Amino acid sequence: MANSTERHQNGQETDYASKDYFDLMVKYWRAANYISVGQLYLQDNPLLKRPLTKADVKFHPIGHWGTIAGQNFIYTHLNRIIKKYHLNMFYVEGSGHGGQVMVSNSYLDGSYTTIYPNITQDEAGLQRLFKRFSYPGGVASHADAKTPGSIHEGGELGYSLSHGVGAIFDNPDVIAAVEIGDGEAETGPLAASWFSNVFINPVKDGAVLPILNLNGFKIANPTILSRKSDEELTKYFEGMGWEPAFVEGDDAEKLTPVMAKAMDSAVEKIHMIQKNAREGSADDAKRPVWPIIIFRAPKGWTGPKEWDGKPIEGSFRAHQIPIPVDSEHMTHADALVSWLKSYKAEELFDENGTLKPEIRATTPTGNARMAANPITNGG
Ligand SMILES: Cc1ncc(C[n+]2csc(CCOP(=O)(O)OP(=O)(O)O)c2C)c(N)n1
Ligand SMILES: [Mg+2]
Repeated sequence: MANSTERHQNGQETDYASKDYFDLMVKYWRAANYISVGQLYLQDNPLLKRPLTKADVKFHPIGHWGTIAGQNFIYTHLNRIIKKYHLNMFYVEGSGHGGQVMVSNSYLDGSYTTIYPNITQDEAGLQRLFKRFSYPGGVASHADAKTPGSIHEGGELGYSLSHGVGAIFDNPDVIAAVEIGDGEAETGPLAASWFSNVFINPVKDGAVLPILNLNGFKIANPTILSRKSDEELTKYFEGMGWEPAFVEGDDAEKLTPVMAKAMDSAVEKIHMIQKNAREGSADDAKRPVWPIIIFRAPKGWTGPKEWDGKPIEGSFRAHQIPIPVDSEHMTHADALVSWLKSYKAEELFDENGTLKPEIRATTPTGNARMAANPITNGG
């Protein structure tokens, strides 16, 4: 494993495997989750500085919740490996229906504000960000062409891996991090696209890092892959030419070092494959076995545990809007407030509503930010 400490030009050091760094990552993830929930429900009072009123809540919240915290966790960890290994990486959101993922993470790393200057890095900007999500005249609830960093439109499931692989052909320095929903993995196009690794030339092409978001559920049912044992999944993926690593749990603090190790090992494997292949001649290149991460965390992770006596977190009921609160139905507003408060936004944003600098420092800068990667912005 490579040394985890980096010495920067200004003399400061970052240890990407330290408890302090992992704690900041968990805070970053909480911030991403907080603003992802805020975008679903709120149009004003983004930091809940005063009691929630009817006027603060959207008339008709529309969007998805179940996929969000898992994807935000993946994104947080991709930010870490980009910084640690100086990667040229971009993100494909297979479950493109959780549009907040790419919006929230590009807002937190500042790239969203560069493209949309009125979405400022303060409380007023958060209010506009929340209100415009899935709102008439605002932004789509799916990742779409206007979402920074997105080459993959949400809507029709099945093409995430093909799009990721297509984008790395003849781009030897690029890695596509492709999040794949376990429901998406049941579609014909996605199931067939596992074979796309046979087309990747380790000399002339870049790499893909698939991350299977095995949250157990699709819209209204458990998923097939979630019913398989790790052993069966291992055989399945090995048979298709991938080397799987499993990361499983629901405690973000415990899971962070585990995911960090899996991500480190995936990047180091990719680099090793490319180095070995590139030191020889392109004609000698063998078809390698590429890494894939299989990530099991609950659907609706960090959300309401149950509603009306039925489970929400860890169930298909987490898929879209998990609790019925809107501007006409404020009876259960307290449940929304306690959900939002569980992220402790006051520890994450300063009094102006700006993400605290030490948390922001866990994101890459400039074009290393996945949302600003030039490969994703055709102009
Ligand atoms: C081809 C296709 N079939 C069905 C749908 C309807 N649909 C939207 S989201 C979804 C569930 C997706 O589940 P999963 O990929 O596991 O994503 P998760 O939300 O669990 O992360 C389905 C079936 C679709 N968008 N595209
Ligand atoms: Mg799923």
